[in-house]
Amino acid sequence: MALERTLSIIKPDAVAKNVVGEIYSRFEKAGLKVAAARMKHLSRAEAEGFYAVHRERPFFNALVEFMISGPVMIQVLQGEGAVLKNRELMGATNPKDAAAGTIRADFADSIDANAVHGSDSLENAAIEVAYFFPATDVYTR
Ligand code: RTP
Ligand code: MG
Repeated sequence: MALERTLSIIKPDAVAKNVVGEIYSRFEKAGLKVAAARMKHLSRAEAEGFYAVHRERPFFNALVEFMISGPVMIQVLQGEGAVLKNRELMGATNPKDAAAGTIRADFADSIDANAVHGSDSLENAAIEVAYFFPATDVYTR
């Protein structure tokens, strides 16, 4: 498997629950390394731009409102097969469908307040990493 980078966001609900460390621990135990990180309260324009692919979806406004409701923790995760590995750690979008032991099963409250974001493909990962981090702020570990 190839060494990959993926973008992860710990969403406002999980930051408010004070489980950033617990979620980082799951990344680390799965062999993912934090290659960049920053806490940020997204502006509406930043959240809309990040989720632009969903602009026409009925849940877009709710998604943006939620993502700007408090600070988020944004990180680049690096490791073998990082994109899929992170998605597996996250669990299904709706926590009701998320497998036991996944981040969303353990920390998410609803399909909106679902604790984490993770890039869904290697191609999108590169776009999303560049959206938040200049190349000089991402470290090879
Ligand atoms: P994410 O992008 O945040 O990692 O989540 P995801 O890939 O699992 O889900 P995606 O389809 O990309 O949707 C982005 C976020 O929009 C909210 N959503 N609501 N009400 C709905 O039917 C619905 N569908 C999606 C979720 O908060 C999801 O994480
Ligand atoms: Mg998605």
